[in-house]
Amino acid sequence: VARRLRWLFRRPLPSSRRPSPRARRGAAKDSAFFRVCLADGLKFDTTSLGLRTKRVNTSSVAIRAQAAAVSAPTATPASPSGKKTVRTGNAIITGASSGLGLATAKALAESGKWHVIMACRDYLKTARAARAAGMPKGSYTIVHLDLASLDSVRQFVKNVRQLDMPIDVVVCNAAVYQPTAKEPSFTADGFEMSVGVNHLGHFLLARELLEDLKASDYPSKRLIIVGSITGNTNTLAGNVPPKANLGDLRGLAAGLNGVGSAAMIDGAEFDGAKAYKDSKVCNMLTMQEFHRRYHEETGVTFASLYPGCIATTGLFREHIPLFRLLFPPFQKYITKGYVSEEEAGKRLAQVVSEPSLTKSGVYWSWNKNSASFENQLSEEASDTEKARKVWELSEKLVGLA
Ligand code: NDP
Ligand code: PMR
Repeated sequence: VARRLRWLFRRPLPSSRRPSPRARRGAAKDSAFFRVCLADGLKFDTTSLGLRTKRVNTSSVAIRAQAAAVSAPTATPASPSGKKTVRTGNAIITGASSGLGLATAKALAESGKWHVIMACRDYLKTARAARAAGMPKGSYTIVHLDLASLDSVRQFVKNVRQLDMPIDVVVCNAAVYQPTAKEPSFTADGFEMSVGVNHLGHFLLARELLEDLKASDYPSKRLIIVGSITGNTNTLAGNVPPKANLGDLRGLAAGLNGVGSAAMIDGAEFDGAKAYKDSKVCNMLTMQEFHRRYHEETGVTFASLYPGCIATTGLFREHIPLFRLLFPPFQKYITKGYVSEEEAGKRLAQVVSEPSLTKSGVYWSWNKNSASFENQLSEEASDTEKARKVWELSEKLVGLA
C-alpha cells in the first residue's frame, strides 16, 4: 500500500493540474479539500485518489488526514463597504511543533488573517500541539520537514508547491542546541548537527522558496530567520563563554564533516554550545546577505530577530536538569531578559504581519515595554565580507553551486 501511495504521489500531475508559477501567484483553489499526510514526508491531494485512501491503515506507513482550508484566491477583493481587504496570507513556519514556532503559529492562526504551514519533522507531535494550543481547525496544514536532511528540504519544497497556495511568508525558526554533547553528531548529509539544521537546512529552504515568495501577490512578502542575542558578542549574553566566532571559516570550507576535526565552522575542537551560537551568527549573516542580493529585485522583506529569552522552551531539553531548573528564574529575576512563549510568539507574529515592520535587512529586538526596535548586530554578525563567504561556502555545501 505504501509503495502504491508513493507511486501515486510521484506520478507527475497532468499538465492541466500542474500549477504554473503564474497560477500559483494567481492563488489557491477556492474550495476546501481533503489532504493526506504521510509521516515520511509525502503529501498529496486525495482528489487524485478518490475514496480509496479512506480505509488505508498500515503499520509501516502512518497516514493522517486533515482538512485544510485554502486561502481566498484574490489579493484585494473589495469588501461590501467598498474598502479593499487583503486575502488570507500563507506563512510557512519551521519548527512549529513547540516553543516559539508554535506560539507564533497560534498567534497568526487566531488572528484569522493567516493560514499557517507548520513545517515539522514529527507529524503527530505537531498535530497534538496545534490541537492543545487551540489553533482553529482549518487554519493550518502540517507538512513534513526534517532540516537534518537536504533531501527532506527539497521534498518539502515540492510538497508545499503541491498545496497550490501562494507562499507569502517563510519563517526559519527551528533549531537544535546541544550544549552537553561531547562528540559532534551529523546530519544525513554529514554536516555537524547544529549548523547543519539551524543554518544549512534553512539556507537551502530559503533559497528554494525565494522564487515562490517572489511570485506571491501578497502586499508584504517576508523571509524571517530567527537569530539570537547569544550570537552577538556586543552584548553581555553574547560574552558568556563559549563565544560565537566563525574564525576564517576553514571548517565550513572543509565541509563541517568532522574529518580532520573540522566539525566547527572555525575548524576548532567541537563545542556544542559554540556550534549553536555560530549557527545563529550564520542565520543573521544570511538574512543580511539575502537583503543585499535580493531585496530590490524581489521586493521581499528580509528580517531577523531576537525575541527575548524564552527560558522554558524545548531548546534546553539536552541541558543538565539543574540548568533547566535554574535558568527560568535566573532570566526572570536576575537578568530580567525572560519572556513567555506567548509573548515571544506575538513578537515574531508582528515581524510576520505588522504593516509597520516592512523594513528589510533589520535585526529586530524588543524593549521592556514590548515595543520593537532595530537592534545593532555584533561586528562579526554584520561583517559583509564574512556574510558573502558564508553564503558562497553554504551554496557549495547544499549543492546550489
Ligand atoms: P524549541 O525546542 O521549543 O523549538 C525548536 C523547534 O525546532 C521544534 O519544533 C523542533 O522540532 C524543531 N526542530 C529541531 N530539529 C529539527 C529538524 N531537524 N527538522 C525540523 N525541525 C526541527 O525551541 P525554541 O522555540 O526556543 O526555538 C525556536 C527558535 O528560537 C530557534 O531558532 C532558537 O534559536 C530561537 N531562540 C530561542 C531563544 C530561547 O530563549 N528559547 C532565544 C533566542 C532565539 P521537534 O518538536 O520535533 O523537536
Ligand atoms: Mg544567558 C543580560 C543578560 C542575559 C541575557 C539576556 C541572556 C540570554 N543571558 C544573559 C546573561 C547571562 N547568561 C549570564 C550573566 C550568564 C552567566 C551566569 C549566562 C549564562 C547562560 C548559559 C549557561 N546563558 C545561557 C546559557 C545557555 O546555555 C543559553 C545559551 O547560550 O543557549 C545558546 C543561555 C542564554 N542566555 C540568554 C539566552 C537568550 C540564552 C539562550 C538561548 C539562545 O540564545 O537561543
